[in-house]
Amino acid sequence: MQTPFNLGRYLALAMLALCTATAQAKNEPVAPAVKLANIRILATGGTIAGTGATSTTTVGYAAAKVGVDQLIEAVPVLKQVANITGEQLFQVASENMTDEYWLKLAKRVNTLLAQDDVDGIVITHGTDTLEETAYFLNLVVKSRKPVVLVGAMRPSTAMSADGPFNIYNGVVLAASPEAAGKGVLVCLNDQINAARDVTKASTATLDTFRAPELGLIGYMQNNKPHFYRLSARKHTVDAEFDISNLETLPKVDIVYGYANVTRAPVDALVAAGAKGLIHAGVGDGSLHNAVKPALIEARKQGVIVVRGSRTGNGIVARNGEANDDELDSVVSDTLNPQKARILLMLALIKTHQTSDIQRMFYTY
Ligand code: DAS
Repeated sequence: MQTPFNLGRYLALAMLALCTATAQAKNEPVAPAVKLANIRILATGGTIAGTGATSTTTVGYAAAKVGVDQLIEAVPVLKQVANITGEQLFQVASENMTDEYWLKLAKRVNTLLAQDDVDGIVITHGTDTLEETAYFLNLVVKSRKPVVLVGAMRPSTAMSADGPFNIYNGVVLAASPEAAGKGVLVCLNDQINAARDVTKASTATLDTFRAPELGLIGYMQNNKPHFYRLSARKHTVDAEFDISNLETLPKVDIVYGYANVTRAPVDALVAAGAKGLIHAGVGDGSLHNAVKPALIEARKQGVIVVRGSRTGNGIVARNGEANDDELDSVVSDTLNPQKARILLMLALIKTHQTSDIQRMFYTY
């Protein structure tokens, strides 16, 4: 029995043949595959790698337990947005960060970014000192390629853990051409902050990373970055600091100002070998009468003194609450004490001239 002739089927096949012949005749390119950026994830520990006893444990968990492969496996969609490779550089809760870890991380970042097959880096890091590591890298990374630090406020085992989505956003940001040349970036909670201006502002909330007065620089939304401003200070390839041959960093410490303070902390830190002191003063960097003589003596022993503020925002004005010219001290400008410490550490590698160091505080 013959198969009944099906005109519709015949016409469909004829149209298909015609379209194929036309495309081949026009030699139309096949839709090019989108070339994905090569992003290296450097894992260092922290809560993002933490584990808790239950899905509702968000304090009292163990940080720095989960390895980089497991962090990547928790975000399967990553392979759709970048070619991902992971590396466990070290595994610490970031309250235990050290100069040795910083130098190891910075050297690894610079080595990787010098490679043509690395387009950007995401660093997973504890939140406690994330702002410090970010600012240190902002001053010593020698590339315009994106470097993005991400962390989490809930451990990986928690319900609605924020780590996986922060890693996803961090990789999308690092893979975005518009992230290049903007300095080291911090990306949590759908927000993009500049390394220089961001600080951890809350002990436990998901929106803890803020730049209270200077503000964030953009948002992550709908799988891409949206930038609205930039930090005005120099960074990365425009910075003058080189750590490539360093194994240690100068010892710089911080003393806190408060009512009824004594000179004891200053004297103790100078005796312990501090080469620089950041004074986190009350208000506009004011010095208590009990502390000023200790700082004058420290300066006479060659210690560089920076007048900062415990307020966390605003400019510490030179020759404002103290005569810096007379004290031969430096003012921190708008850097918080923990970031002023980092800049002074790097400055002391190059110079002990207070005028040159003050220039650096007005530059970075
Ligand atoms: N455990 C602290 C740290 O590693 C907290 C955190 O990561 O959020 O910094």
